[in-house]
Amino acid sequence: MFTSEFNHIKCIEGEMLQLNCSVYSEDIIVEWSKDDAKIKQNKNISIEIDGKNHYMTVKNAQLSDAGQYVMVAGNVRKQRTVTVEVLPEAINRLQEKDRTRYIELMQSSEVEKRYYVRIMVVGKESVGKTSLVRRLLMKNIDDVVSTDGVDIVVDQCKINIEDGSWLIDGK
Ligand SMILES: Nc1nc2c(ncn2[C@@H]2O[C@H](COP(=O)(O)OP(=O)(O)OP(=O)(O)O)[C@@H](O)[C@H]2O)c(=O)[nH]1
Ligand SMILES: [Mg+2]
Repeated sequence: MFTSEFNHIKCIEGEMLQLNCSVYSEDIIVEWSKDDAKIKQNKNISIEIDGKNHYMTVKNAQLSDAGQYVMVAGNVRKQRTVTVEVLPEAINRLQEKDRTRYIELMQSSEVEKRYYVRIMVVGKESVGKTSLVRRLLMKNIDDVVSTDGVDIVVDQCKINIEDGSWLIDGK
């Protein structure tokens, strides 16, 4: 009776959780329950029917939404295990806007790769090594003084590996 896959679902705290199933006839009534209790709709949980497709959506999944979900249609019963993972503490501390962005990125297939590179700038004294590095990182060069020995600068910038453009502080 069910045509959709029925497996283990993982989501992250704050993400949308959606279970769906398709039945062969529009007349079939589908009942949803979680941990043996019938699911009640509220601000956060909705149950929708679109022809033969049935959806149960939790807009903003919380740890308490983890559990065993059961859909019953006639005498067919299907079960799905849902786990909700804790949002990493560092992400939790971000501003609302950044946290939302993180959750959106986690839900989309968009990914960013992070590469670590070390660049060594070597040259005769006073040729402008420190100034060059500062300029590349869009920093002020007014207070540059002669480097004593070796200077290690740890900084971050984004480089688009397709067109080579540099992004520093979003610019
Ligand atoms: N005219 C000119 N002066 C520059 C330029 N870049 C840097 N300078 C000046 O050259 C001097 C040396 O620059 P630094 O960046 O300290 O050079 P550095 O190679 O790091 O020097 P050390 O650390 O002493 O080896 C400074 O007085 C800078 O202001 C440039 O593009 N043009
Ligand atoms: Mg220097």
